[in-house]
Amino acid sequence: MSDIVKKPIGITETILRDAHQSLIATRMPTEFMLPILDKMDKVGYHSVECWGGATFDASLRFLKEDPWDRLRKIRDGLKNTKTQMLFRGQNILGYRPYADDVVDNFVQRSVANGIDIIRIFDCLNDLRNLQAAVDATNRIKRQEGRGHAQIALSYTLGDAYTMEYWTDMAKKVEEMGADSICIKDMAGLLVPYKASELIKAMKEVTKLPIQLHTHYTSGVASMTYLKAVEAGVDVIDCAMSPFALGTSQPATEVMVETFRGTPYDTGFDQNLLAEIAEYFRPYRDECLANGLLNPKVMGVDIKTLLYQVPGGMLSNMVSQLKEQNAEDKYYDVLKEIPKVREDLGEPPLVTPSSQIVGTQAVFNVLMGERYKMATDQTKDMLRGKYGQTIKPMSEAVVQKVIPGEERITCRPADLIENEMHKLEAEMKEWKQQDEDILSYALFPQVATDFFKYRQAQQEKVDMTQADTGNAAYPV
Ligand SMILES: [Mn+2]
Repeated sequence: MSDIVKKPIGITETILRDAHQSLIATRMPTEFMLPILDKMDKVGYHSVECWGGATFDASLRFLKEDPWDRLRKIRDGLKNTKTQMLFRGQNILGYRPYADDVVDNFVQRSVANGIDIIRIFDCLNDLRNLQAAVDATNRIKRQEGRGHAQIALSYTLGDAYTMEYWTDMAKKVEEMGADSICIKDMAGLLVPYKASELIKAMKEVTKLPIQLHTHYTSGVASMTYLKAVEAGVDVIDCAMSPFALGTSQPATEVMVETFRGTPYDTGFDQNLLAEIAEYFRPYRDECLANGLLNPKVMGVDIKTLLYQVPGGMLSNMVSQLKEQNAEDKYYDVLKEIPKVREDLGEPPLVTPSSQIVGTQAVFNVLMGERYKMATDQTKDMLRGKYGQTIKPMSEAVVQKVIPGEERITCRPADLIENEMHKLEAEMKEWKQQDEDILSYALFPQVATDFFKYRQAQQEKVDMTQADTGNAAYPV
């Protein structure tokens, strides 16, 4: 046995991003995060994920915090640990495709403010939507010696997603100049033995490190990690136990203990992890007490495996049906979802493709005729504005929804003119730092409201006296 090579598994800690996004609607405030960073910095994590679309949005919208300020403070607290963010390809952290100059600028400011690893994904796995962000990261890495471009493939099931598809994608990701690959299983669809097969196949075609990201939603996640680690995966995403399991990730402490004494031993100090968990546990109790943490999301949702529909998408669908007094149509819509997905070229179901497919399926069932009405997003999807799907879209549906219209086959961002100057002109009265232009670019209304709030705070205005409707603040 002496010839066993040690290969300590890396762990990305998600408690400052995905864990609280998945369990408590991304509401963990910066002030609560800061006191524990010093201890987290001593664990030896591969990285700490701490930034992304929802954290950025919720900071501005609900917490009235500057997300850039959060990033700088986390950076200060994590002196020896890499920070990681999630980036929606050409959509950056927002919901529409942006011009390349905004993508470039955002990557640059993210690294300048403290991000080390940028995990970049596209909801259609259209690699053209990732190139600008990867190129920007690589350029900054050459200039500053810091920055890591990780390409994440959105994991999904379907005829088109064969082992050959995934290995072919892995080769392309390497050719694009990524530093590592992530398999991003947002719904917990990757089952243990399939994970083993997938990681082995990918390891045969690429030398890039492979990271696995999954959710506990369907109940198989820790077994999936075990098989993936045995098959050679390099890094797994975990969350400290108070914010693990359910719709979040497997627990960090459990995975650490699972691999203790094996070649994959992380070497992490379980006592230190216990101290960190101790810090987060009362906050979990508080969230349970105030309803922010719903016990419903803590269990196993086996429907995820049955219908291959992410949990968040199911709850959206239920609320749409409720609004229409059509909850009895639940199973009809569930059956319609795979059909719409097929019509639209069988995309992975992740923001925003999940909302597009789910909403259209609801329309198709409620109208009693398929595509009698189509949402603007369905139309844009059919026009090719989100990029190319793995399978061709249904020609019959295209002809019914956008008859005679021109469709895009180029990289969608090639049609968007540089827009940094225009965006800056629109918001310049609020600008206190260059990063504010980017906050505005992503969430124009929410950012503007935040800028007004910030200014009022700075001028010590009594917010109860402020007329937010007219944006007039008594000074
Ligand atoms: Mn996730």
